[in-house]
Amino acid sequence: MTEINSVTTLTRDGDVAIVTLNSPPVNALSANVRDGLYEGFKQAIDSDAKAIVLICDGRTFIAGADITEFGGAMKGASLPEVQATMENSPKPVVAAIHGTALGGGLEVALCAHYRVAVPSAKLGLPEVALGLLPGAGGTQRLPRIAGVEKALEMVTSGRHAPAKEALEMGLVDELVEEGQLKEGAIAFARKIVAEGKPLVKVRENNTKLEEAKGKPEIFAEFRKKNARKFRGFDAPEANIKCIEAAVNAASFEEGLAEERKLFMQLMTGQQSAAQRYYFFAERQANKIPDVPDDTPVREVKKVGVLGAGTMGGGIAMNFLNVGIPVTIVELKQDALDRGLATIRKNYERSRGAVPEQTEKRMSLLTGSLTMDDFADCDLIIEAVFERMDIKKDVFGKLDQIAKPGAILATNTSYLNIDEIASATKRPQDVIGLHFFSPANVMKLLEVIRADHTGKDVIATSMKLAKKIGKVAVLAGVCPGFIGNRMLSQRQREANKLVLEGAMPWDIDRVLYDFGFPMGPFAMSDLAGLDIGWVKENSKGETLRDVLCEMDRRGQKTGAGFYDYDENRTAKPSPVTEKIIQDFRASKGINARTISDEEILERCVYPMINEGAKILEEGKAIRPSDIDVVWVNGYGWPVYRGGPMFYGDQVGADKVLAKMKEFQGSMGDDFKPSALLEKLVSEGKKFSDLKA
Ligand code: 3H9
Repeated sequence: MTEINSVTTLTRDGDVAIVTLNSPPVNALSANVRDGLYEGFKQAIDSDAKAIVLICDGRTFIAGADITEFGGAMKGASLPEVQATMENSPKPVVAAIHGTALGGGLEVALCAHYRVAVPSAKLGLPEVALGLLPGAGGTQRLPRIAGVEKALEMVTSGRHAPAKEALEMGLVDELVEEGQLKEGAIAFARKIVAEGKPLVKVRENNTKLEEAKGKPEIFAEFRKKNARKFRGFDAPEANIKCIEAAVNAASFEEGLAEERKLFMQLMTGQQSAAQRYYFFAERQANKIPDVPDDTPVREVKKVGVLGAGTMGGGIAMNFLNVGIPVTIVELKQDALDRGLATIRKNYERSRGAVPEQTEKRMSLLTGSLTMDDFADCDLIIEAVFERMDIKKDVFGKLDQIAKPGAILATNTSYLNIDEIASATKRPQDVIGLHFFSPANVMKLLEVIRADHTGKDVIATSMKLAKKIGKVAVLAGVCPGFIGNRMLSQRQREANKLVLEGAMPWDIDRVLYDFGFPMGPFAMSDLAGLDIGWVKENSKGETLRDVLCEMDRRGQKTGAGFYDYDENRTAKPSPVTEKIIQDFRASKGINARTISDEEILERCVYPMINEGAKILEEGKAIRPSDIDVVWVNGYGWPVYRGGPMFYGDQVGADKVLAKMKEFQGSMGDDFKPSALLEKLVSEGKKFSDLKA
């Protein structure tokens, strides 16, 4: 065995040379890895071996470029040098793939002459998710193998294709048995040599590109079909342009040059900076300083859910999806029946629904009318009406019923969990698990740590969140926790702006253009204006009261802030406009013209300021956790990183100056947080704050 460097070895199995990479956690293409590959291949080529296999140790093949190196000075062998060495090797090179071959990893594999993979492997070019494009020939080689349409879909979705599909696409030449990758790859390499198979260079095969030549409609249609999905993002369009270049360029090199140019544009842009930041933010959120990774966890083999409404049903589905049995309890038979039927319907209507799978999941679900049936559950989550007296009553009962060591969770979105826990004699077992609606769809889970919550309960909740496919963020007890607490700032300002002179659709347009999927008023219409509204108590004191009293309760009644046609398409409403004008007149307000800039600053800066307060009070561990909440739970555009990242991009000093200006003219809703003042006085950014 030759040790090439600290992460690469060169070994022999008879006449086959084996270059092995071992650079945990994911064999990313750091300078060290590139050096090891370059030198390893050179030595293998210079040896008397007849073929070369590239294989990785650990959990995966190469998962891409090392993102942490982006933006820094280039060291060591370049990726193109590594790729050219492989591709120009006079003896066949076979890449042996397990785990994931992603981004630069797949681009390296595409410079091998052949690829074999185990069935569990996945292959993809996910750069688009980092605001990038495959910058090492991926956009030029993928369409040559898989065809233009497939390539367009792969690079703009960033999807990881399973090995079987990769085989059908031609990305992989042979599947080898699970656990037999090395042996399989060596045997494959020997076969290539024995049969005198050619040294296939993907770059030289233009057949599939020819098929797309002179057909610009392929690209036009693809752009049109995906316009909504790509809205606001720079990277999808740049990816499409590269595939277009592959088809139209006079040579492979010319296409490659275009790819390089567009890659550098994205790489140095703000969107990719935000998306790369977000990639690490999401992974950071799992790290809780005083709850280390090796904290013992409790076993959760069975879950209880109290409440079979929209929320309870959605929560239950998360666990059924991963094979955990659920007991769901309602007060009345008809409500229970309705809840169970809704869950079934949701499964039946879900994309790619398979009847057997629906039955399997439903068979794990038990409906009941008594909380006594929670006695054997390891985790019980209540999703009942948001009132402290009701919650305390429920927790008092759960304390009597639940087995020792069961985790008692509340799905409250703003109530004090310490007070809820005080209704039990086991506050160490009580935690908040704040799901977002629809709970079976939304990725975010706010995990709320109360004063006495046990560390093992926190560790269990965070791990369980990952298991059910959620992105979990730990928050402390405060009204609205992280997300809703900041949302209420935006909502307050949006409402005030309407009274001062803006129309709801002006505000929605500004926030939509910023990148949110919809503005606050369109959102209210969708959710229903009458959530929490009681007819008997309504005295026309707010715009919402007036709209609800007129039975304009949102999309479901065909009108709310907007008017809706039969397809639920929203139109600015002259009725609402008149209501607003009358409402202003009744309060003696003279409407003024409000700029888009003011709308944005008034809606967003108080959120950033509130985020700073949340940090100051220790209710979030780090600024990036707040960003993860907003990207996953509230549609903050990921290409703007999140509110705290955006605050840094704008500049904490600018945010502070505006807050002070607004405070001067509009009062203490804009009072700057002490942390924001401190950051500015020290010339620091949110990203300088440590957990
Ligand atoms: C690219 O390739 C550009 C080229 O086209 C052009 C170049 C010129 N770099 O996700 P996990 C870390 S762009 C550095 O928790 P999993 C990650 O931060 C790249 N670090 O594990 C974490 O660290 P920690 C294209 C990376 O099993 C640890 O590895 N490739 C990288 O759930 C474990 O990660 C991608 O976009 C990286 N590339 O998922 C793939 N990747 O333990 C990005 C991971 O300190 N990666 N880390 O928190 C992934 O999608 C997932 O990590 C993967 C594993 C599916 C591989």
